[in-house]
Amino acid sequence: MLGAAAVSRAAQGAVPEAASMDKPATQPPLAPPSGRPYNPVVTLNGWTLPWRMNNGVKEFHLVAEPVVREIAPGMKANLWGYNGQSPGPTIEVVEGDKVRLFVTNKLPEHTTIHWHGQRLPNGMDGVGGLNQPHIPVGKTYVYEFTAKRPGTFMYHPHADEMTQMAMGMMGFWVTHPKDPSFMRVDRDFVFLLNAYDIAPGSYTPKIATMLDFNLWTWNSRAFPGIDPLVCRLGDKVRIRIGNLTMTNHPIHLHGHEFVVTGTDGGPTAPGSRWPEVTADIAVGQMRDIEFDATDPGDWAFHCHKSHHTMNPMGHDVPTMIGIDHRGVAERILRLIPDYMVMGERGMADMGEMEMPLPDNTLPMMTGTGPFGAIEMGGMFTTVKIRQGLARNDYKDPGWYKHPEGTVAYEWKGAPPLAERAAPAANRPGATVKVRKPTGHKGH
Ligand SMILES: [Cu+2]
Repeated sequence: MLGAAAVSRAAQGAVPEAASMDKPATQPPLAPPSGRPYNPVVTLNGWTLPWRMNNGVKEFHLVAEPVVREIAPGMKANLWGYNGQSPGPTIEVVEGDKVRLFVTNKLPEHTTIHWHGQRLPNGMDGVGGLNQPHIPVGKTYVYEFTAKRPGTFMYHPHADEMTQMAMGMMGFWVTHPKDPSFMRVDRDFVFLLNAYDIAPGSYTPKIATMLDFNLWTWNSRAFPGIDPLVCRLGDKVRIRIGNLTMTNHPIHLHGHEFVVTGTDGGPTAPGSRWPEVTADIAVGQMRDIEFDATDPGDWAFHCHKSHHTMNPMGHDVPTMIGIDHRGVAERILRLIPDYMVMGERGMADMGEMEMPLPDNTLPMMTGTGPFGAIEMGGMFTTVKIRQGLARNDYKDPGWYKHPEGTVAYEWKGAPPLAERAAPAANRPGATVKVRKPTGHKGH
């Protein structure tokens, strides 16, 4: 349905048809129907925009417009995006391609598109007022340039940016190398980090929020709405991540170490790479990470800021650990029937409790795995590594079935002796030397 071949000959010379996507599920990679060959990427909970070839130029049509995005089952948001979705579709081209992008503005205000990371003529760079007039409501502008440099890029408005990015206007761009064997991988995933401030029970982001966002999303999806990244055992896997939020995100992969093989500046020199399990991605940065999927399982993959793996909550909840609510709760319940005691033993109860939520609101900690509540939200999903998948199979294989004897288990023998650290001074033979700091005060 989305094939570029669908563009009729009669449409040649006119603006190409704008394909649209209404499903939030990850779409299969779009094998290039025309042009030079490349290994397509998979956009997490997204899709790649089809194009048409017109006299050797790859033509795309982006439509900036209001969209409704399902953030996760049970919650939808009124966002702005491109071609039916936020983020917009991924643009995939090949190094050296001549590219023409038609951009139609169906927003209620003017916009532009900046092509983050590209080498292009200054007048195509998309900064409204600086490089071009803004695209007025209802008008279509054309951007033309050659995709000179292979790499990982993004696009977003450079017009009323705080509003337009807070509303979800952004998309991914991959320029594939002209030699498809260069840094070839078996699976190549892409997504953008984004964030919204949507009050529980409402649908539209607050656009004046500067830092205190409450929904932390990957491609405008929050756990458990983020699809797993499905990999075949033994695959070489690349994940490309761009950050268009207003804070950094240390992205952490379990069970495998990776190397950063590229940035929005291009591939990193092999001698500059070192192994990591967490890559901090600063505001406006992109990182390509690569690893070998050597170990089967459902491996957590998430932002390491613990409040970014949660959905909205009242931040002003006092710490209640160790406080006995009995009696107090009963008295409050007489006044507020839905009142619920929170956090007396920590917050883990939040993962399973059934507190009435306002409509269109995600639970703060949610998701259920094979062993119970996962107690996550926001920027969390799994990398699911399985033996024997087909090369092009990205379907969720379900939960991992752990081989017998490979899951943490309860100790049922005699209680083990608890070792306690003795104060150093009491340990036989220990001497403590106190070295006074010099030149520093106030520690
Ligand atoms: Cu984060």
